[in-house]
Amino acid sequence: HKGFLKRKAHADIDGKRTPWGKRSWKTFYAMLKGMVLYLQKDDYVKDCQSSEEVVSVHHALAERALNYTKRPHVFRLQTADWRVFLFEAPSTEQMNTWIGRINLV
Ligand code: I3P
Repeated sequence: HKGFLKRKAHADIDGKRTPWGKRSWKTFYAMLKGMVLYLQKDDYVKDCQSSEEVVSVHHALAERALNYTKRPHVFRLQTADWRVFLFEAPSTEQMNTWIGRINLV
């Protein structure tokens, strides 16, 4: 599964609050392959190379972020190492597809 997602880091490893300056929303092209979510940053135009982040979704939990009301169709991803990300999908339908695919892993 693949598509554009905006991501906000909420908590780092062991659930520690992501510090100020690292909590802003960023756009990625996301690809779920097996148990890994690849997040491709859209910076290849300026860098002539693409950068990527890799998040293991093995034993992760995705659910609608009902407590987060600043943006629509946002889901929360909690990883096995207790990181927490918020992802904003382009539509409710795409949000539900991502939640379903991640939780299937
Ligand atoms: C964060 C950025 C986020 C904001 C977050 C800020 O600042 O403004 O957009 O989250 O607020 O800390 P920075 O870029 O310096 O990391 P929201 O969009 O959800 O308001 P937060 O600390 O309350 O999460």
